[in-house]
Amino acid sequence: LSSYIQLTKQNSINKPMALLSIKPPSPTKSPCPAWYPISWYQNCYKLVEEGATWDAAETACKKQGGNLASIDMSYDQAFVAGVVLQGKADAWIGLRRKVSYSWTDGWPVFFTEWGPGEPSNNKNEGCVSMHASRAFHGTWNDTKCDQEKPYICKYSTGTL
Ligand SMILES: [Ca+2]
Repeated sequence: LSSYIQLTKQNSINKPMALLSIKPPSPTKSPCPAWYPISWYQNCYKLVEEGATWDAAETACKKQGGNLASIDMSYDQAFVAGVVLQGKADAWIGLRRKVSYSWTDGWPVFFTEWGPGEPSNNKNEGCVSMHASRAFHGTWNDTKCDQEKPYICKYSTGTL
């Protein structure tokens, strides 16, 4: 106790009072884990620039507790497109056609943002990527699942 008093006395002599009363703000806590660093509403995202097939990409997202990103409304679309447009290449999202289109995280398909002439629905093109080129504004394309592309994972904090 005596050493504490000594310290505060010393501080108050050497420093103006105003400085002593200022506390640094506590760091803002991100709701997202380090492995899903980008925060947007209740969701955390990660753009992986290393190419993978659509299946391998979904598996990699799952391993970290997420899925390939689903896009449920225009706000999500604008946000995810902003992330993908920062990358260099088209990126996989979590939409795939089996009989009909479905999101890997189970969300119903309420919203779509297909590019011009898409989905072309070619028999061997069931996996959906987002265009990274600015000319296409992050619109979607159904393409071959075995192509290796960057991908965007999404992790929902709302389900915790
Ligand atoms: Ca297509």
